[in-house]
Amino acid sequence: MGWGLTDPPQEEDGLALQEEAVPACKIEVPERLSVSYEALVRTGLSDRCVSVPPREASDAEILLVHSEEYLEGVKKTPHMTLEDLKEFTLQYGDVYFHPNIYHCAKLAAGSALQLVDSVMTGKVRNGMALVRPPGHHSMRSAASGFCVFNNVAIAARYAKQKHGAERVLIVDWDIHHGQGVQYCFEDDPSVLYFSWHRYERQKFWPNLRESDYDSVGKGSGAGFNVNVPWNEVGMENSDYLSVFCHVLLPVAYEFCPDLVLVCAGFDSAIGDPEGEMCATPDIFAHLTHLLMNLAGGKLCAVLEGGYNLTSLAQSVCQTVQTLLGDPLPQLANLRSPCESALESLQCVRSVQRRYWSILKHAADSATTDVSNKRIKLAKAEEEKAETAEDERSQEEKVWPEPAERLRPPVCSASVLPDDAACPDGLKRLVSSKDLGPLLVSRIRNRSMEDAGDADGVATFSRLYTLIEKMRTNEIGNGVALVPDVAAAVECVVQDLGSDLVSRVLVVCVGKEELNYATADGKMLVVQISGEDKEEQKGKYYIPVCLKKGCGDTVGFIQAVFGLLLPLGYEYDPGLVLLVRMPGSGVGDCMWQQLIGLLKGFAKGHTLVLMQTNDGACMGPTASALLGHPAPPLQELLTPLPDDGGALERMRERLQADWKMLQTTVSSGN
Ligand code: X5A
Ligand code: ZN
Repeated sequence: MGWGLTDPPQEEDGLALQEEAVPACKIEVPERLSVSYEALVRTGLSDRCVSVPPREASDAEILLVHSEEYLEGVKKTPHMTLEDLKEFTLQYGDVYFHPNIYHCAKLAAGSALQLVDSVMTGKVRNGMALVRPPGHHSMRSAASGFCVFNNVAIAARYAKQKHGAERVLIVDWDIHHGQGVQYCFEDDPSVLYFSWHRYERQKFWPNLRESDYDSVGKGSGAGFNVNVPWNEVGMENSDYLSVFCHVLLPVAYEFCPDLVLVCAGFDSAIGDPEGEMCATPDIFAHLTHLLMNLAGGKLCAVLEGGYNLTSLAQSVCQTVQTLLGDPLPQLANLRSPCESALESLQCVRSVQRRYWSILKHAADSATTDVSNKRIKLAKAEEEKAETAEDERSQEEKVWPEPAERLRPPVCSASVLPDDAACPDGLKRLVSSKDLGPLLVSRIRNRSMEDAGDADGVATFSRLYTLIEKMRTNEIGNGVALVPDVAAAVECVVQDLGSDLVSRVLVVCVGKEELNYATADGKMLVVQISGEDKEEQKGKYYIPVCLKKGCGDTVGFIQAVFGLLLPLGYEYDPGLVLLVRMPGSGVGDCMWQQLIGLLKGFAKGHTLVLMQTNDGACMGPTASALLGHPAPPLQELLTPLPDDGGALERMRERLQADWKMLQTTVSSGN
């Protein structure tokens, strides 16, 4: 993890008079950088980062995105008279030229490039550039919305040109539409631009028709522009996560980028005067985490907006701490996505399904009652907006400070047979807790194939120790090789885990006979297999059947993003038990991706159970548990025929019980 910081040199060369006269921005202020940086220092996060020195972008680099006339114009601003400066400023919308800004803007763009260099050459895994002025509104020949040079757009072109990146994903989670980025890459299939933004049916700045969901890109770039308009303020964590699970992540995985750039604006967080949204700063930990297994982990976040200094500093810390690999915060009490968000989601999926095979089976808005629904929603939104307006201005938003995210002393542990080698970096558990006569007799009563009684009891007492140490956060995660996985799962969920944690998410890859009850909600079982006969038994047992088996990457990815992740977020487990049944057919890359993604739940407490003779995949397992990014799923580039239709129908069925599975507005009125 590396980071860059550009702080504007506050030269005091007789500017006292100018200070008053130069049109100045009230919210895009230097303190944005100082409070963010001070928070990183105070929390000890900056000490854990490699610092990447800032530099100015060269003319040639700025010209990758901007016109010569525009660059020449900006170049003159440091020497302009006040009057000329004002006049220059007035050509553009919502931008303020200070005599220093040309220098700062060159540093901002150059720092983003320094970060791209460090990440693309492998000097650091990922990083964040703390820069200002922001960039995503600036266009080829125009400044806009506090932005002078388009830092991230320049970085994308630079990564392609200098580092040979073939596909670059830009994720713009700033609350404004980065129209400058959209215009830059509209007809370019090598750069996928995703943006969500406050839109309010074009009533919100920059009030552009082309910020709506139906701007999908042009020519060969069609499908490579993904806009998610928010038509109401007050969006929450569940709304953001829904869009990630049901739109961005499937598309991003199918795109298979070589580099991920984030337009990391934090005006999408609670308390921001521009965004007026309600997502909490810890959501950025999850948004970051969900992108960290793309592009082999190569991710550069570049600061854009964010104008509530408290919310900004907290959000920056959450992002950086996640890039450093610390355990994710638990997002408790997720509400269901709101109707307005669902409508946006439905519209985006419906227009993008033409371009992405992974969305092929999404509901088609044209054939449902969404247009009627749209009109009703628009009316409701308008009423809401009117009544909310003055209420909002009166009360200041308050929210609790994000909880501390403590790294366990031991990241990963293993429970292995004596003759099995322990992978590097994992701590082998040898000693174990005395289970007591009751547990021992319960374990003895289970039939343990291939294992003598004594061995069985020893293994399970170590597993018990492992789970207990995860509960107390002495150990982060772990893997166990057991002679009979099916029996081991049963034992863990029935006898061990339930004593220690209140909710266990059991993710089972491959076929397994369930011999335990799931009705009480103490565990949620999601089983992904090639078997077709299993029926859903109640709310807490969800069999997902991939007709072509777990080797079907498209199907598997659909199951993971469309079902497993939203279910996991809604269930909010205290422990994740990932079970690999022998002969499941899941590929190593997919397996590693799955572990990486599951680490977002239960503060990273994942226990992987595998069968002793299935030890060949120990390498990828250990690597993922230790937090190394998974290799990209290249096979998605030439998508195989899939069975997503069945999965879609299943998701629709489950929506009554699980609100995070919704992707359409509710039927009825
Ligand atoms: C980068 C950014 C906001 C511009 C708002 C203009 N710009 N009303 O957040
Ligand atoms: Zn913004």
